Amino acid sequence: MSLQPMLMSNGPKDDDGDVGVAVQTRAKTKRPPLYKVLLLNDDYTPMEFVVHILERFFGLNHAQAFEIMLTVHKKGLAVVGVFSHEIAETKVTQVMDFARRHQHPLQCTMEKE
Ligand code: TYC
Repeated sequence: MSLQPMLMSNGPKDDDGDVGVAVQTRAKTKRPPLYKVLLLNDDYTPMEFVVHILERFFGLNHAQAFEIMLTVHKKGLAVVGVFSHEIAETKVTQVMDFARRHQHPLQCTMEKE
């Protein structure tokens, strides 16, 4: 991170009694907020369908996808990834559209980390 020095004038001498304290302010590089994408359990969506979604939209291998699906099944929900706002929104839309097209009640949401 860069430091931006803010110094007193180094031009011609003044006579204002100022003792010339140098001040440094830190340039703020704000990281964008991150969002958790959550998958919610329900009683009807087939396990294999959830595994397929996790492979297809979240790039998980079969073992990882199966493990997260089981976590959702047992605990009620799980975080399936953490993304920028725009990517998280895209994932949620992809999952919700795909579930709806296959007439499964699967729910996917996002929340600020
Ligand atoms: N509970 C579902 C079943 O027993 C499986 C399931 C897992 C559904 C994860 C949704 O996000 C989910 N068929």
